[in-house]
Amino acid sequence: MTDQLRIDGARLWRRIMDMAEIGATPGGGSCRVALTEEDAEGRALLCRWCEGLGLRITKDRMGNIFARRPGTDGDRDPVAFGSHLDTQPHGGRFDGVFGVLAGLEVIETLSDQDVQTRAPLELCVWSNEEGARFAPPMLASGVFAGSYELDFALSRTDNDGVTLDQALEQIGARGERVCGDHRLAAFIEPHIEQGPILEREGLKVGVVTGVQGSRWFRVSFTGQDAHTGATPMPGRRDALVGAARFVVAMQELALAQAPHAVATIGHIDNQPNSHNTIPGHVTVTVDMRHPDAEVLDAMEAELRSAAETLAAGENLEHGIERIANTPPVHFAEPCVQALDAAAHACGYAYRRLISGAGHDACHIARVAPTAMIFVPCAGGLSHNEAESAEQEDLTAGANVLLQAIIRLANS
Ligand code: HGY
Ligand code: MN
Ligand code: MN
Ligand code: MN
Repeated sequence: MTDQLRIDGARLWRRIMDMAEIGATPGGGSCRVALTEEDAEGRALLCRWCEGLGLRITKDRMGNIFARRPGTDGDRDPVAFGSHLDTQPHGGRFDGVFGVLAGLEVIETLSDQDVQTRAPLELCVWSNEEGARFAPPMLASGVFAGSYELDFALSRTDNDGVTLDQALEQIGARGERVCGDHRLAAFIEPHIEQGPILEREGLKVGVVTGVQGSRWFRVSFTGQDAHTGATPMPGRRDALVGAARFVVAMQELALAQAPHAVATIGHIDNQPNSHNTIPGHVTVTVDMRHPDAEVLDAMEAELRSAAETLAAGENLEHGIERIANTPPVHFAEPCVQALDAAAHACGYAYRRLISGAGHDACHIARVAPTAMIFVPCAGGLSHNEAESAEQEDLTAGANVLLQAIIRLANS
């Protein structure tokens, strides 16, 4: 009976460690920023593993990778699963990678046991999930799901002015398929929680019912470059002072919406960034999140009013550009219930929860019944080289994926 089927946790762990060798950082993490040579190497390693399992690989115009295992009923839409391989600059070894390699491990286990499924299976690797180089995040899964136009996505530039399309070209990642040219019967994304809940409750797995909403902004403050020695304090137009007050205001804005709101200034560009010139132009990025869209609306209004007031206080001009708006997502109950049933079949204690982090599943949920599986990570820490997870928990997450796929692909 396939209910007893389990994956090979040691093989999954070895592959995660092999992938972590690519872009390995001195602090024990991974740096495979989207569409760089390191990302290309990681994608190539995954494709070699897929080819070794006889999967048919295709890529679409955004470089999303699809590795398909045929089903006995080829007319059915594929049951899909996967995540991303690109990382933050100081990323960990598990964010994204676990979801991709758990999917590969499930396919290999089914092949080892010669278990066929009625629906085809499709392992998905979504490009440019992190948004660390090309914002907004989850861009390629967003194009697949129709959240973004292809031309908009291809024209995004990094800090050096390289477009995403040029980067795809540079690493040979551009595929032929039209983005979103095929339907998925379901999509499951296994991922580390990147938060503290599962570890705190001593649980191996979580069934994710949704994802909080997130909005990204680029806020600029413009004053006047001037001499730091000869310019009296009164009358300065110091853009960095305005930006600094704004950073604190963003923290206060999130604390005022406790306990769920978060707001972070992750990037600052200070020009001309010279010891003895008063900064005339500063740009910061804001990442704000909350499970409730109306609260996000209120937070955005507060952001706009704070930028205006604080800029005026320092006699600065200011600009605000919203660069991402991913609404809160509620996953499809039938998909969530398939994960409930899978966790029960594996005998794992688990809980349902929503995700604080954004995922490709946020967009795919627009075009297919979608849900996620979480496993704990140490201290809930992620987007940090010290990110770590236990083989036992990763194995449990992949077993839940295996049992869910068997249910979804044979229903
Ligand atoms: O931003 C996010 O939540 C995801 O890690 N890209
Ligand atoms: Mn991720
Ligand atoms: Mn991430
Ligand atoms: Mn993700």
